[in-house]
Amino acid sequence: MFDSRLKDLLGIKYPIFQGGMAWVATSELAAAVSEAGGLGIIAAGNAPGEYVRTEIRKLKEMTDKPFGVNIMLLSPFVEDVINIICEEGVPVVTTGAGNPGKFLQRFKNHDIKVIPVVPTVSLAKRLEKQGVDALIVEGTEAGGHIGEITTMALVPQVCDAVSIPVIAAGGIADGRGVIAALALGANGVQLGTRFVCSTEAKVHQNYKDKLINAKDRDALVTGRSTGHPVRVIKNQFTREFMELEKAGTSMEDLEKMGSGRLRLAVVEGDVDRGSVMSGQIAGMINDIKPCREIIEQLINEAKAVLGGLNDQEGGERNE
Ligand code: TUI
Repeated sequence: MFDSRLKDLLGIKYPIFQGGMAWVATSELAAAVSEAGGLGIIAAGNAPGEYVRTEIRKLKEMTDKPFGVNIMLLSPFVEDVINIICEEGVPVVTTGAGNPGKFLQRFKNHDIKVIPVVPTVSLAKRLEKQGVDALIVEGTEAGGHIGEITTMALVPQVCDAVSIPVIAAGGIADGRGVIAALALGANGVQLGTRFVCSTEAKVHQNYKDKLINAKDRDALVTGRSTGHPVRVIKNQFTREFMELEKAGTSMEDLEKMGSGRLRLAVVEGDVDRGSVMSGQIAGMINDIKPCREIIEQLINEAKAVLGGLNDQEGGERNE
């Protein structure tokens, strides 16, 4: 079903990445995904470098399989985090929320594979030229900080424009999404929201319940006026934030209002006043289960979908 490009590049069994979600993607979640054959990813988010060092060391106690660390490029600790990643023997780095170009040489010097998230064809082409190893091509269906183009439109355009492997992200949570991504030309997939609803995600139960109860239209976008659009489940916080946005509140005041809200929801479980980041796919997620089962189900469903498509093809030919 999958080609071997990402398997060969990274030494993983399945080209299934777990998104590097701030506060959510801890060493426990990443180790569980890596142990199940995917690529588990620790999120640095806005945390200081020493937090990231501790999480890397904790993960190494739990698994000897390949893993990654996600760097959120808007973090005030980005330099510190990069130094620690280079010191701690991390095999793979993914990046989000910016252009990692100026850091690439440092990762190369430490033999670290770099796989940035890109929201446009132009950034994909630029980063391929600069020598990144693969690209996570994320559509606007994703949760958290997002670009504008849908997965359906963006993935094939990037696949046509670059030769390095592509991992599709945004709006994928089951085997149908996996096959759709492969049909668009991707070599692998990244799932975020699906892994939030896993047994191993150290996320407050209220957050998981909010995602499980969400319907198709509940994930909306705040912060377009600040230049940092973020997809979240609608609640009291999004209502207040959007009213302030409409009233023309300054970007500075809006960012101040948004600060600390993700932690409030993920750690404290305040899903009314906190920021419940989620992809549009939340409406399709109805259970919490171990990462191993999530990955096994993805593979089994994908094989069944592919089998069904092949059967249809055979049927038409035989008519
Ligand atoms: O990074 C994410 N998702 C995130 S980061 C985050 S923390 C945060 N919270 C509030 C405001 C801002 C950040 C929560 N969710 N996904 C990957 C992603 N990267 N999506 C979009 C991008 C992106 C955007 C612009 C990548 C590169 C880029 O480049 C612009 C340029 O400089 O060319």
